[in-house]
Amino acid sequence: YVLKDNEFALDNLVATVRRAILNRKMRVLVADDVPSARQVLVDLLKAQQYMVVEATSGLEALAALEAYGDIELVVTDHHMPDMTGYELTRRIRHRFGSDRMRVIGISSSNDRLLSASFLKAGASDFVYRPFVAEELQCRIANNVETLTQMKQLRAAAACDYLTGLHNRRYFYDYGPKVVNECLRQKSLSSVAILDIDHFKRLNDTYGHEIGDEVLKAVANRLAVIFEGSDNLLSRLGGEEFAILFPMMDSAAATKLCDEVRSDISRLKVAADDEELSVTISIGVAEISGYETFENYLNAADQFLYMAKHKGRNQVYS
Ligand code: GH3
Ligand code: MG
Ligand code: MG
Ligand code: MG
Repeated sequence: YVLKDNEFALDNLVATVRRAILNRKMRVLVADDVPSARQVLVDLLKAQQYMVVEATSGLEALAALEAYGDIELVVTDHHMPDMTGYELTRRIRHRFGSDRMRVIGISSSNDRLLSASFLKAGASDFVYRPFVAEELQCRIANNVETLTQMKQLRAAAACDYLTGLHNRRYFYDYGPKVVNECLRQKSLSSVAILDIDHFKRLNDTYGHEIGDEVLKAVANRLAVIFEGSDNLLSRLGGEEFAILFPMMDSAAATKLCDEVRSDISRLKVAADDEELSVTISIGVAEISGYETFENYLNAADQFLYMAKHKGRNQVYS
């Protein structure tokens, strides 16, 4: 989620995510071996606008979870021919945490301890049959709301408040995964660290508020440049940004970074009755797979230091 207007970056991001979630119908899996009992659940869910996938056994349910990949809620019966409902729940929990997948158990058993067995196995909720439709609907709605809140928290935790870009945490979480996938495909990647030149001077001359405006303007411009690409852009902190270039060697990344450097040097930021401009220095390191992700960032940082040392407004690799 790249934001154009960063004035309320975090609020905007949360609103964007909320809209995306509300507009998308959630996919729900119903597992029950008795067709008529299953149909009652399917009808109830479809009436609530959910997309429904049906399974007639535990193994079918597990296969459906793999096949669809976007199921977020499972409503499962207990007595099924190949697997009990709480065994299915346990297996689901092995693969998916309760922050990504909700499981609601349901059974007509007279065993009053069954609900506890389900909850111990990791179920989010349980209802006995015969159930009141209104109650099951409320329990489903509550579980869906929890999922929505989890998504909003994840989005906010990955977002830099000032600029709306991905933050350092996201870059360090997600970057190594991307790099490892590239290395698995026998492809090099590169990482760059960008730093605004003489930013302290700008702060000292114009004040922190103008400094923030310049920071946001640079971030916005970078977001526009990299929008729709596979490159992972983030604000590491202060006036420093990092970009991961998957499947791109140092030569190609350096060339691209020099275009970015040139682009930013032409950026004009309106401040009071002046037009400010800034330059950036960039260090680029190639990721060949022998070092840790952090070590490659340190290498990029050392190259950045060289770019500064050689006079700023340049790329060093
Ligand atoms: P160099 O060209 O060597 O990078 O010099 P510099 O002045 O940019 O480097 P230095 O790291 O000494 O200063 C960075 C300054 O960035 C210091 C700090 O006051 C300012 N800064 C860090 N985060 C923010 C922020 O969020 N907003 C504003 N306005 N300033 C910030
Ligand atoms: Mg059954
Ligand atoms: Mg700095
Ligand atoms: Mg700086």
